[in-house]
Amino acid sequence: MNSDSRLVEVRRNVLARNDVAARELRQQFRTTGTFVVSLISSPGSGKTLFLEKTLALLQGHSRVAALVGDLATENDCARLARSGVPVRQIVTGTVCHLEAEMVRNSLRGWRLDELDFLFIENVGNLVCPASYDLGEDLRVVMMSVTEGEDKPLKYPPVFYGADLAIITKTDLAEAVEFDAEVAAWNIEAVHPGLPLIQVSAKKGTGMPEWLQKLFSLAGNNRIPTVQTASRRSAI
Ligand SMILES: Nc1nc2c(ncn2[C@@H]2O[C@H](COP(=O)(O)OP(=O)(O)OP(=O)(O)O)[C@@H](O)[C@H]2O)c(=O)[nH]1
Ligand SMILES: [Mg+2]
Repeated sequence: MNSDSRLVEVRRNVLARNDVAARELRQQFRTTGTFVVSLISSPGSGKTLFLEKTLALLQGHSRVAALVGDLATENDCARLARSGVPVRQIVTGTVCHLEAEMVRNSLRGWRLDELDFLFIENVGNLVCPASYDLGEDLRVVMMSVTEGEDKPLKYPPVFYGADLAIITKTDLAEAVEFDAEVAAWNIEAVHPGLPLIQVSAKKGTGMPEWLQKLFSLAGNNRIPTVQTASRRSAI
């Protein structure tokens, strides 16, 4: 076996092992009734701010926890922990994605049967996380308006493998001349029918729609009341 085919073989084994661990996790989440959401995007697209706002909105209404992956630092964990919900950082070192085994190890000591939602922020990367199942129920791919409309065309696997797309930082759309219609076409071209929500976590716009989607997918109709900058509404 030459070194190229050995590399392919090793990668295949790693993915197969991950699939087994992810299947076990999914079964565990189903048993405990925990709805698991993973977030994937390029570095800096707004995953943590979006999650900070989501956790704050769900706090006191649903039992929530979060895991967050980064190559280095516990910065995001500190930001998310301000919401008051249990949060753990996964520091991956040189690994550019989360794996099911890392998720499993990070859940030790938590009572999953006491959690309605578990959020997992993946390492900022639009390539590698696409290949690793984490046992999640909902995989969200995010792209910010500052990245341009063509991300789905350049990184199709992650859009193809997602259950929901979210365009972030819409408050900056005008400044960067972002064309939301073109972005929507590009997403549709890669993954026909993929639901799409546009949000500004900074301003709170689109958050009611996001929670509505989350609760309808989780099969829970008790949606929290959401207060945004411009209105107060029971969604
Ligand atoms: N204007 C604006 N800025 C935002 C919004 N969301 C996030 N940001 C800013 O974008 C920067 C990156 O946001 P993060 O939430 O840290 O992004 P991230 O995807 O978690 O980044 P990594 O974890 O490093 O991949 C921060 O300065 C945020 O304040 C938004 O809706 N509008
Ligand atoms: Mg982050």
